[in-house]
Amino acid sequence: MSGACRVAIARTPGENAGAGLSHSGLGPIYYPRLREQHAAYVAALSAAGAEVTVLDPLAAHPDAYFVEDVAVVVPELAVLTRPGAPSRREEVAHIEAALARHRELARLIAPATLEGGDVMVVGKQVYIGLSARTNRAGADQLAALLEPFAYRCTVMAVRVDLHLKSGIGTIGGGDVLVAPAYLDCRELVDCRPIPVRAEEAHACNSIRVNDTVLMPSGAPHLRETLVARGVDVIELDLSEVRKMDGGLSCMSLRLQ
Ligand code: CIR
Repeated sequence: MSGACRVAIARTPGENAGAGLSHSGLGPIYYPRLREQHAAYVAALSAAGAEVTVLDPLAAHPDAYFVEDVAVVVPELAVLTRPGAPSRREEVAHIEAALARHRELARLIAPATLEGGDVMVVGKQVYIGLSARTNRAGADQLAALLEPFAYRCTVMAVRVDLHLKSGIGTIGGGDVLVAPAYLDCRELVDCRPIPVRAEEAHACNSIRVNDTVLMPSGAPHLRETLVARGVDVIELDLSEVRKMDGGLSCMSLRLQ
């Protein structure tokens, strides 16, 4: 995908966001700051040219603002996932209506598990990470749904952190940010890797929105690299989001 993004779907974090799943060890979130950071994120999507739909919080689902995990969207269809985290499965039903306005829907079924954070789409090449959240059946079902539209699906192991895109991120034009753990990956074909330092690896989870790259703050070297390439960058403080194991891509579904 070029980074073209006409529409983005996000969801406001609920007051219960601190009850979401987390293994970060970074301590409790400060909810007012999370709201500010989320609002800045939505503003950045909008500034980059996306028409943003912001859905209401879901009181019963503290992780529901990580909307990326409940669907995989390509220009031809949207695939509703079956999250590997049982506590997140009911979130899927709550994204259907928003997606149905833009795409035909397909869905993964048991025994598949898959979360959108484990799927990276680079043009017609799709990388699917096997993780604690995404299993082989999930990868196979997704591939079977995408391959009729000429997508090539490559399944690979998630090596660090929660999801594939915690350590690899596409920023458009075939450029892919790669954390040290993935630099020797044979599966990464048909893309141009940009190595990211270990201390800035969290910034692999950056996104391209039209002509702008949205990236988390705290990665000055990567920022310099991108600026030197002539990329417009918006940096976002995501301290509270990271406490919940989340990143920048997780908080929106972006549609061409
Ligand atoms: C979870 O553990 O499911 C959430 N607390 C964080 C999900 C982050 N999503 C993502 O990286 N795509």
